[in-house]
Amino acid sequence: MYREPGKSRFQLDLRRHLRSQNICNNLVHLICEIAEASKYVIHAVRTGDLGVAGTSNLYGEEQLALDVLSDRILRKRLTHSGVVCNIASEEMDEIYQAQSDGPDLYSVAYDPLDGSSLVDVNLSIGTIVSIYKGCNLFQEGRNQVAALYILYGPRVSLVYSVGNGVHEFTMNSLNEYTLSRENVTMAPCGDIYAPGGLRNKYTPGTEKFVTYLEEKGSKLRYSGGFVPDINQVLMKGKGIFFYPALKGSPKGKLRLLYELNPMAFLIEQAGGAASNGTIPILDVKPESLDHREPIYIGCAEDVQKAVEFQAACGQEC
Ligand code: AFP
Repeated sequence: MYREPGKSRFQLDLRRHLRSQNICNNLVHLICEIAEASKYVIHAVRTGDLGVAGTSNLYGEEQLALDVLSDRILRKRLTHSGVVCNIASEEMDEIYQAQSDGPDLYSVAYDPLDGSSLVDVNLSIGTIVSIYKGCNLFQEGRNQVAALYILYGPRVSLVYSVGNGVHEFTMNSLNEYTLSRENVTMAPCGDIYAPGGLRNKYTPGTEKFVTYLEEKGSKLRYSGGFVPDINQVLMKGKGIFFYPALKGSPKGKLRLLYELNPMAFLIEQAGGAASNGTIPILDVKPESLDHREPIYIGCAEDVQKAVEFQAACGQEC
């Protein structure tokens, strides 16, 4: 691992850390470009218009001005990076081709500002990014070469993996990301749970899983923001987030390409697990840009328990 003479490990900046990961220079450049774009997103969140954009996205969800602005910031940066083939954004209706050929190109799927409806009440939100080699974005999540998120909270943190562990960087007073945690790992089981969706729409299997968690003393910790809720489970290393299948919504709410695959990649890299209640999220074949899946993600034993309750209640209740 790279260590600059006279500098402690934890003053390492993002580019140096990426260069120590033995990955292609174009991927180093791409992740650094995304980190740079996040600084403009942060500025927009802190000072921008909290109103609606007057448009809606692929899911019919009303877009906020910040959703559209954040998407534009990221797409422009990726397009000018010179290393991106195709781009898919939760805020765009179709894939955007940045360039069609060239050596060592990557494709990127992102949610530019997940949880944007929480900005007006000053809760934490984030950007989620999934990266594949080449031009095909409809690959199983297990084929990702990198995944990262940026969490805009009391501190701004960037968490990434290129398949060699999970590493957290925190923005300092000079607007630089410096290493704050390296090789983040999760315990086998946890004591917090973040339950998404309406409880009265839970299926019996999910209902029994929640009862199991409460009986073992797990505490409810849910903010309504996927990025902070996942970050809490990951950084405390002991918990589970789920947004399950609901009565009337068998695929739940969260999107496979932009939200579930990148987070599942990170959590598995930290020794956790992510399932749709039947198979690992990373093994689900994406069928469309708006592909949704139920998700149970966090400590491996907690996720396995959730899968067992789904399997048991599929037949009996
Ligand atoms: P917004 O991006 O519309 O705020 O939705 C946030 C989100 O996609 C994800 O961040 C949360 O985990 C989930 O929705 C919360 O959904 P519920 O409000 O249905 O619990």
